[in-house]
Amino acid sequence: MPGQRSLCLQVISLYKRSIMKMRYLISCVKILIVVLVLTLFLKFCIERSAFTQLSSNRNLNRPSYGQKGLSDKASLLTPVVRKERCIWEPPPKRNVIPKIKLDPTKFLYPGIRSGPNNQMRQLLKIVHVAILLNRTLVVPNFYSHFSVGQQIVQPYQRVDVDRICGLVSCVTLETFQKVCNGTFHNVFLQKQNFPGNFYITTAKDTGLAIRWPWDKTTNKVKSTSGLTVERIFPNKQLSLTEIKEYFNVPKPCALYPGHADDMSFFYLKPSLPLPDMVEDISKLQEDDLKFAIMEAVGALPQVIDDIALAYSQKVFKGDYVGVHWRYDDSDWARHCTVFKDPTCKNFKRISGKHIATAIHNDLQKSMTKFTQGINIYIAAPPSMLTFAQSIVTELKRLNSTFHIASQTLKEFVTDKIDSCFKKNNWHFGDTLSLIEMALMQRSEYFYYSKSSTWSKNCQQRRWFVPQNGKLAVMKYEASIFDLSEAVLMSGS
Ligand SMILES: Nc1nc2c(ncn2[C@@H]2O[C@H](COP(=O)(O)OP(=O)(O)OP(=O)(O)O)[C@@H](O)[C@H]2O)c(=O)[nH]1
Ligand SMILES: [Mg+2]
Repeated sequence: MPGQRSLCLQVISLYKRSIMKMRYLISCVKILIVVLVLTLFLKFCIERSAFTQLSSNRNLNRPSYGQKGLSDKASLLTPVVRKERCIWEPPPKRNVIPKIKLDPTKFLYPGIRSGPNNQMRQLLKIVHVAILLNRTLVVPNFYSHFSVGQQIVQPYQRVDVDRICGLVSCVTLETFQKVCNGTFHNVFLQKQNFPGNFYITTAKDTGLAIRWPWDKTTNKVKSTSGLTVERIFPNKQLSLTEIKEYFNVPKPCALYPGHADDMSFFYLKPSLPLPDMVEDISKLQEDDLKFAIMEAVGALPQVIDDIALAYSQKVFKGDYVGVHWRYDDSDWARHCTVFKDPTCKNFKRISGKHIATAIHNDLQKSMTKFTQGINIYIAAPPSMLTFAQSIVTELKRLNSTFHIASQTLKEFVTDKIDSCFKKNNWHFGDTLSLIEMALMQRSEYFYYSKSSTWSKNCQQRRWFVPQNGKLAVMKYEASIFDLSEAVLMSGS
């Protein structure tokens, strides 16, 4: 029957179409499976090559972070998380070759003390002494200032270790501990004696024993048993030639405490750069050597410079004037009771208004130089924050083109603090102070605080900011204290 036939034909064609659709679907699934397998295979190959690269990079001066006890094969199977190096990590180890090679079997540890900036002044002298005595320098621990909470500061958090070790042969404290078998052999003194507390903390912080007290006549440790630790105590200030004579001893592990009067680097003018390899230090001019020491020892850690630059670019977008007001009641005022500093006569009478007027008056002559208005950064110890704010208020009142950053450095740095900062035990107050120093170093004009080593170290570093491709060109500086005192005296 025709009706039944056409129904049959329709069913057959439907059946054929669904078979074709099924085949189409099956081939799609097949293609999908092939693509999936290929992707997995490719991923496996890429990961394999990353692992291979990683394992071949191992031991190339990198610390190994792998779990102890894992076989090589097992460590290959440990998942690897690749991440950017955190800015607060210790810089990667580099193999630097020193310009001045020192005896690798004899060492000098700088026992530096007092405020961070005094530590820096002492270190300058001790690096010089290490060169004169031909002893490898041990890169020492530093300390933060008691006013912001004292703690040990790792060398890379205070100085550019590679710069120092690029000038003189150096070792880490860990190496020193090992080669000295856990003890100092000599202590080099001049006219200053150091209290027992100095030796106790130095021994504790370095992990090396110092046996004392010494017998006054022999300068050897009173006790007869154990290793001899000898102090050399001429009881007078030594010249450089005398330092070479008095401290010329054979034992390898010496401590040189930072002396309060080691200030011979203060008024040094730039001189010739050292050659890449110094064959004979006796042929060098003393000032050339000292200037090279100032450049290397004074260099700030890269991360500090980077943050200072990022901040100034963000808030100023151009040149700025730096002001340091150091004279706080809580710490600096000790200069008045202890040192009878002449600055003390008027420092409490100077107000934010006097300082702002002094800056305003002094900048009058430079108005044409700063065509886009004048950016000003005021640095001061944390205890002087309100006082510094009063300078800012007065500055804005005196001249509306003065621009003071809307975001404080503290806010800017706080934003950059992460788990890595905390893990590496960076000290916030110490770091902030260093970044402010880097800002002063880079400022176009610098109004410094006389009688402050903080300011003095900024002045020293300003020699080493390249200007028009040249190093050692001193930019404008003036004593903010003297200018403000003059305003106070004039009664304006
Ligand atoms: N953030 C910040 N901290 C400062 C500033 N000035 C001083 N300080 C703090 O005060 C400490 C004092 O520094 P010192 O290293 O003793 O230097 P100094 O007191 O200027 O020098 P001396 O008078 O020779 O002791 C620094 O380490 C900082 O912690 C500043 O402008 N900004
Ligand atoms: Mg101080």
